[in-house]
Amino acid sequence: MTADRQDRPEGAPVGRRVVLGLLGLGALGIVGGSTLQKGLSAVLEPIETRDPTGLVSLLPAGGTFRFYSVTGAVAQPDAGDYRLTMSGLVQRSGTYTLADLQAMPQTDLVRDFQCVTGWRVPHVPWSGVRLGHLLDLAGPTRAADAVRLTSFDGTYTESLTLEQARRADVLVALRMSGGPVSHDHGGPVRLHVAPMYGYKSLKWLSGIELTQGVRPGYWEGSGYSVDGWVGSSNGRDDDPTG
Ligand SMILES: Nc1nc2c(c(=O)[nH]1)N[C@H]1C(S)=C(S)[C@@H](COP(=O)(O)O)O[C@H]1N2
Ligand SMILES: [Mo]
Repeated sequence: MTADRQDRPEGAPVGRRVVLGLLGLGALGIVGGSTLQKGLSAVLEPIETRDPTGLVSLLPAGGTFRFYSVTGAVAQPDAGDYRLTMSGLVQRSGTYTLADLQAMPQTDLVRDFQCVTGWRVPHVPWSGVRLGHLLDLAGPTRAADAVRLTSFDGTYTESLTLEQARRADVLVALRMSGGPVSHDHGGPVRLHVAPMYGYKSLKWLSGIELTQGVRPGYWEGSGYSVDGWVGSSNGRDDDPTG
């Protein structure tokens, strides 16, 4: 089983919506024996899944990523057009290009990636700039105690406490699985919050804003835990550090 789909063409659009009715899939999943589920996996294989509800993830698909987006087509900026903005309660707001980020110290990590809906990809290599490094450059003011992340998909948001954001295993990721972060995976720059569930790892990162007080992110408005530590929700994670 391959760990990823980095063999897909660079910059391929995030896939079509899953064409099978979600309700139908749910019903099949419930009645399905392993043969039926295998068949369904095969049917689903060529379809890049977008699964905002997480229902499709109930199907078995061990060890592979699913591509998630809560929006329709997401812009694909040319590498030269990418910008990351630091703003809010900081002494030095600023804007970074991809080249700026690439010129900063890079941190490598290998971690399991786990979606709260149950799928998990073991031993994924990540590389990028520690979020803490960018925070040091910006200099949070005394009032700042949280970070709000925004995406250039225009919709998804996430947040971390400043303490969480400064962890050594929280990256502004530029590389993943041995190559640049692909468009589908949130490239050219995404967040990777290694110790937390996948929903904290915001894709298509465009803004880092220092705030006073954590502002719950996109899914957290629907009940996901703001502190998305792996193992805190479903109890099946025995090896969060991979
Ligand atoms: N902008 C954005 N970031 C996002 C999401 C999303 O829908 N939009 N989904 C989150 C969820 S729930 C997971 S599990 C991971 C999935 O990452 P992947 O699409 O690279 O597999 O991205 C997270 N970051
Ligand atoms: Mo997820």
